[in-house]
Amino acid sequence: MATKPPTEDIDESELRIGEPEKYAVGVPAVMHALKISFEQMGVLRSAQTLLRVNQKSGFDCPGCAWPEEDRRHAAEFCENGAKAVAEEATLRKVGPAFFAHHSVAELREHDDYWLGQQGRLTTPMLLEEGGTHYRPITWDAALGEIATALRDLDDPDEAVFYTSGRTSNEAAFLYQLLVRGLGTNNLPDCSNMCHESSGSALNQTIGIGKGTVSITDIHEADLLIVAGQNPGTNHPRMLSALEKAKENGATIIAVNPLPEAGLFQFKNPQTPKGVLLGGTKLADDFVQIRLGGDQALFQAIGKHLLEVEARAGGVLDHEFIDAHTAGFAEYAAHVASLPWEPLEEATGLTEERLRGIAEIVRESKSTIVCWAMGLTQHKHSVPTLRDVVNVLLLQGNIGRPGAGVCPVRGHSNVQGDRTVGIYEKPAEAFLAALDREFAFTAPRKHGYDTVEAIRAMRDGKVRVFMAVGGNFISATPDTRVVEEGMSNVGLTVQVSTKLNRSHVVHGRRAIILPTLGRTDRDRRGGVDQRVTVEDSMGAVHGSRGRLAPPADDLLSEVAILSRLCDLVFAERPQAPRADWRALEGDYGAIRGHISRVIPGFEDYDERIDKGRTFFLPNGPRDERRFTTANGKANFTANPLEYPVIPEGRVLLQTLRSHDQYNTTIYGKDDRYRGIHDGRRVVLINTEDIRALGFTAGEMVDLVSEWNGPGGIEERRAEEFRLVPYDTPRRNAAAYYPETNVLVPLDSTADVSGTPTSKAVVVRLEKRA
Ligand SMILES: Nc1nc2c(c(=O)[nH]1)N[C@H]1C(S)=C(S)[C@@H](COP(=O)(O)OP(=O)(O)OC[C@H]3O[C@@H](n4cnc5c(=O)[nH]c(N)nc54)[C@H](O)[C@@H]3O)O[C@H]1N2
Ligand SMILES: Nc1nc2c(c(=O)[nH]1)N[C@H]1C(S)=C(S)[C@@H](COP(=O)(O)OP(=O)(O)OC[C@H]3O[C@@H](n4cnc5c(=O)[nH]c(N)nc54)[C@H](O)[C@@H]3O)O[C@H]1N2
Ligand SMILES: [Mo]
Repeated sequence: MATKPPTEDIDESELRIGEPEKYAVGVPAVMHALKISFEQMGVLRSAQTLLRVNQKSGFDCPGCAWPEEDRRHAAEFCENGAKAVAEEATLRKVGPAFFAHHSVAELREHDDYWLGQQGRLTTPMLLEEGGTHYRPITWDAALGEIATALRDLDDPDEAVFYTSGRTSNEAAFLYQLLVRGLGTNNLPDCSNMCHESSGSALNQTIGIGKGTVSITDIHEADLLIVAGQNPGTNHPRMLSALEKAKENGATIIAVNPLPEAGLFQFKNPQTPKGVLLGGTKLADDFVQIRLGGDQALFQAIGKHLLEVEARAGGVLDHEFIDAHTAGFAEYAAHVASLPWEPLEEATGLTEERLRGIAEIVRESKSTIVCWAMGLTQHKHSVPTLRDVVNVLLLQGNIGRPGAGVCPVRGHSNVQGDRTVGIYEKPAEAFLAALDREFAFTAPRKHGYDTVEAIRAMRDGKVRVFMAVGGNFISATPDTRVVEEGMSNVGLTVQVSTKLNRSHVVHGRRAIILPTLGRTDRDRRGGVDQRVTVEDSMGAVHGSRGRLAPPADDLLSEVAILSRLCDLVFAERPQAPRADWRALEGDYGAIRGHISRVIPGFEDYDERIDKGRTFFLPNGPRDERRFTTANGKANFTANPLEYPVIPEGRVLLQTLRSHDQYNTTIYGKDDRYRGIHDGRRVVLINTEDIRALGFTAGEMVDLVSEWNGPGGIEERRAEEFRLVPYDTPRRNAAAYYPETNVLVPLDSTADVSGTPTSKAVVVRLEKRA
């Protein structure tokens, strides 16, 4: 039997600090995963579920977007994948009785851990204007009310439609069609806060906003640079691929302010070596960089490579540079002109150390750079990633085996959602194809991204807010502003699997539509339907859940969206044309539409049949074809930037603990970092604790300081414990979402607009 949900919020007075661990996974990870699974699902359902994760006839793991290996183990799961599955397949339920018992005001007082632990949503619920409790509503009434609100808008731009990255290709495609059929491109998504900087940098430099490597390339790379990523927690299956690369002789360099356990040693629970013999050493070199110092690191590498080339030759791939690239001379002149002092200052590393790292790059026959949020959530993330591309281009490391760029995506289908049209700035070719397929004219004006949507809500310009998945209130920056903005909205609609803060911080009227997740059986039109997803490396495959859903009449996201299209477009002369109700019973027909709109999806349905996977076309990877404006891969000369930390302040990065999935808090530990039974901690260098006049273990408030148009703005997060940690001087770390209150709405990355979640200037204040 599953156990009951917790009755209390996290009690921070129980916090225990231990030693950080030196390796990742191993047997404790499997034990921990099983414990959480049994608590949520009981033993039988745990066994049924865990054996089907990422199997060819099973469901895609809702954990992360790391691809599956070709040869799969019987239990192809990792600890955190198992936790993601347990959270979704839980037997705990949140139904009408729960909402009758707890007022919204009461629910709002609970933390994200408590809310998420209550269980799966089972019934459509409505909160009336001024109401104290959600009450049940029928599916027809709920969908009818939403359709009326959408039809009644004076201007379609008064509605905002958020997506999180678990939504399937089929549902996402219908969703963007609903939105564009209404006449707006207001489609902000979690990607705006995540890998948007990667897309911005890669589109401009190599002509595609995605990575250019496959899992085989990872296995075959000579050198892997893993920068700004904590795979032991966030992409544990990547450790198996790194292990294989090591066995094939690869060198691994980890670039991170924190010595993350998963970067050093991997005890693979699927092999005797991992279980019995200490496991595999991963990183050969740990580069402990300052927050935001990566652009300087890659510029230093480029500078050194060009110097050696000038002196001795043999470094650059001239054939590749001449045939496929533009802008080399400007880049070379730019890095040559950079003095070493600012490069040292930005990285916290000496010239000698930087040249040593560059030498490893010089000697590599094929190099892949992998990265995640440590590189994308800074003000200068886009130029940083352009400088990553520069270094790879020098040695022709794009479009050949064992080489390329590898942005490691977060949500399991965030890349697929973008491919099928969840984007506030859609390309003309996509819209033109959509127009042809559905006999309408899609809007051309760009819509709001996440930060712009929050501004519009704050300014009272949004009348309807709808979210398919995610937790907008807890995931976005500047929590106070977002909460207030949301309360200005007329109708908020959340299509969700689990209870979260976005249900209890709401508009004047609010609707919750519960929905099926990946693990649930999805029977429509008399057949078990399958959905499809795209992983971080552009491979598309099917996913089919088999567990009994938490309620018999739950609608899938596809069913909800096809019914909404039907209701909204019924008597609308300019609307897209399709047999909406038929799509609900035949997801293959949606794939038919996608196959005619988006290049690379030809024969979509046939190709995913029988659990097969296919790769979407990727110009740079497949044939060194670069669809940039000039048809070349572009070197870029980027002025050096790095954070400047004012006197007496520290720079705070906001990151994930081991026991959370974004805003979903699975448990209270961050095992690898030695933090137990609490989350309100600041990891900070011992010297800084002393220099700032504090003692280890003391409680402080975090006050962020942002130089806004009207002077310094302050934002406060209360009661955090100072934990001495191995992090560079004046670089601190604390968990999100607790610290989102500190991230100023206007503090965003240039070009991509991503909130700077890894660089918040804060002052520590003694608790009065
Ligand atoms: N279990 C689990 N899995 C997940 C998620 C989860 O929450 N839980 N979230 C999913 C999602 S949506 C995403 S986007 C990914 C996130 O995956 P990650 O990017 O690994 O997640 P973060 O916890 O934000 O960790 C950022 C890492 O970058 C480092 N870092 C921070 N700033 C810098 C910097 O300036 N330079 C360098 N070189 N390093 C820096 C931090 O020390 C940390 O190791 O994981 C996905 N998978
Ligand atoms: N300070 C700070 N802020 C950050 C980040 C950071 O590093 N620091 N990271 C950013 C990143 S990388 C991301 S991706 C965002 C994440 O932002 P979101 O994607 O908005 O947040 P999640 O916590 O992943 O969303 C969890 C909720 O999704 C719902 N859900 C889960 N599965 C399904 C499903 O299959 N269907 C539907 N309809 N609903 C489902 C559940 O109700 C659950 O409560 O946060 C961003 N915010
Ligand atoms: Mo993400």
